Amino acid sequence: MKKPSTLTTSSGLRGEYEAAADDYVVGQDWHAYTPDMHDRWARLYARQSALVRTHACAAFRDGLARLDCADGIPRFEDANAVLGAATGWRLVAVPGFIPDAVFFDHLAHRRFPVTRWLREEHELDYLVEPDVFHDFFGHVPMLLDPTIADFLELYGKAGARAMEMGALDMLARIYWYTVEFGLVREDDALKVFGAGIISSSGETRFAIEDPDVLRLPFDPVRIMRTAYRIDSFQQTYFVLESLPQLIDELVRLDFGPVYQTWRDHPPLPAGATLPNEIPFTGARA
Ligand code: HBI
Ligand code: FE
Repeated sequence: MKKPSTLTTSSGLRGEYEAAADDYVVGQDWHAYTPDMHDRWARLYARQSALVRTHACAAFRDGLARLDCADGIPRFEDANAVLGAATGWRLVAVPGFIPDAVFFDHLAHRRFPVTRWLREEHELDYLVEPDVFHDFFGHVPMLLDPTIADFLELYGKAGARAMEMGALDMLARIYWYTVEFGLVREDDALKVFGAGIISSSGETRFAIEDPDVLRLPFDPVRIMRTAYRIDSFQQTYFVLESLPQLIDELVRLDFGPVYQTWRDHPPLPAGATLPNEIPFTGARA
């Protein structure tokens, strides 16, 4: 497999693929982080953790508290002690985005790939690729939740079949609209559990507070048919009634026939509603 070419920023940490093994795993090289980087992490952490208190689901809040990573970029080894005991997951450092098949294989074995580089100072609010703040702060707290821990393994195991059937886009939308941009209802309030939302201050507020954005009940087939935006806030969010609903509905679903039915149809545009669909609105959102 050909590896992506190296992209290097002034930090020298972004996308060093040369050192990666076939599974793309590298050392975290924690000692290479500079005091500036730890300070940047601490500021990102302070900003996001304030929002977490009011906007994130209980599992995220509890998970984050157990990780003890407020003051600087955490050592993955330290998190692994907590994770291993809780759900049997383990973090592996990677240079950045990795090929789909490799990503799926790690998840199927309860290894979560975490990008080792940190965004630059001018990227505090927005970046396209995952960095260590997105991957660690956004994803690792939820890996301490038994439902999400099991779901991610199942997602990894589902990857091979989706690729064989030419339906990777459809499976990837499940990840996107749940693990990355999922909302869950808790005590009649909307809360965030998706890493893409919770690692962004603007989108955390937007996803919960915007009165007009489309919020639909969680529906795996609807999700697999829905395109998503990678360059702006989402135009549609899907809302779980509880975290276990995620697994309960997906284990009952035979993905093969769904792929066959929909893979050759163009996806519904993000933000579109179907004729008989009732979005959540107002207080009920
Ligand atoms: N690699 N590092 C990294 N992080 C991801 O979230 C990721 C990836 N490779 C593929 C991928 N995600 C997705 O396209 C799959 O879920 C399909
Ligand atoms: Fe992510």
